[in-house]
Amino acid sequence: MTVRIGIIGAGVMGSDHARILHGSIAGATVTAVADPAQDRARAVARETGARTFSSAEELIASPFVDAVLIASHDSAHAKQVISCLEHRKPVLCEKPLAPTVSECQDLVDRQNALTGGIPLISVGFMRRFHPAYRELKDLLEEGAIGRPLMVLSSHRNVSSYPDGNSASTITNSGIHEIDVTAWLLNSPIESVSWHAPRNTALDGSRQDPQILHLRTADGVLTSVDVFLNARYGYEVRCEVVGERGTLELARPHLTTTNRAQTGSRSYTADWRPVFADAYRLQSQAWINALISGTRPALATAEDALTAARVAQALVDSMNSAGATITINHHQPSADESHAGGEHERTLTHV
Ligand code: ISE
Repeated sequence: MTVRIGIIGAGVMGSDHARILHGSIAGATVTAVADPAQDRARAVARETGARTFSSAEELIASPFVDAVLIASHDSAHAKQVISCLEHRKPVLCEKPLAPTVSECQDLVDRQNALTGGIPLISVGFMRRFHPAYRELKDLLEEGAIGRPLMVLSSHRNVSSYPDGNSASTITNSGIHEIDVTAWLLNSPIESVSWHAPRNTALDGSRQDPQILHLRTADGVLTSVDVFLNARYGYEVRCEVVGERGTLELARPHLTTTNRAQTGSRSYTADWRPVFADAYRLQSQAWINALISGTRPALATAEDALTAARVAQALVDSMNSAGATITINHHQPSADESHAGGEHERTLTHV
């Protein structure tokens, strides 16, 4: 069986997903691509043999599409996922599932209201498939460094994407750290606080860098700097410090040069080469599950809702001078909850 995939969004990530699905994934074929910028859609179509659509809605409804991959702007995700649910088509949505808690909650509720079967929504938290993160998680679970105590992470981009602000640094980039930290430690994030040094002079659109503190239910404290205009290269660091040692992701680098009594290494310009294996393994896992009719091992809509709650708490902390915010992961669904009841604010300022 071959799964016919429609891709929404032919920008950086949409075209990368199309290339991976077309060239490296068994059991999948890219049959459709939609983007309001028709030249971008046509470029992907030329590479894959897909037909182009100017609207996401038409692509989702197309009889030539069995499953949908969404790589459009974050703000368009919720509406497009709803349409996939209405057409009962499995969907792999890039992170974040949606930028707000209420949209994520709505998607979880809508999916739950569809009776029976395997959940249709998967979410592209691809770091869960990155071989180095997986090895780190396995070693932690084997007890290689004893009980973990703290995690020190960094998330550095070369430059920030246009149209963003301080909150979207958290909902678009920091969200990876939120998801992968809870997944690695196997413990939900219970409280957070947000901190900022002075701003880089190279970006007037947002606070950059930002420092996020995440405390999991088991008491491990994670500190992560998210610096979108780091300029020198794309880099993700993660060191878990335990009672008997540390585990660290090997630094992604292309070449180490040793000459003239100096050593140096090169960096990639963005995340695609660093996480190429993760994207490929994630897509293959999705397609395998669709073919075998089993539950995909990808992040779920509920995982995305959990991450969105943590992201919202960080934005609240940012707007409250770094107050520690406690997250309530057991809140009622959207229709039962009352406005503003998403989490409690503690009095502690860090
Ligand atoms: C981008 O959307 C990604 O998902 C990358 O993995 C992340 O590092 C980057 O900061 C985001 O903008």
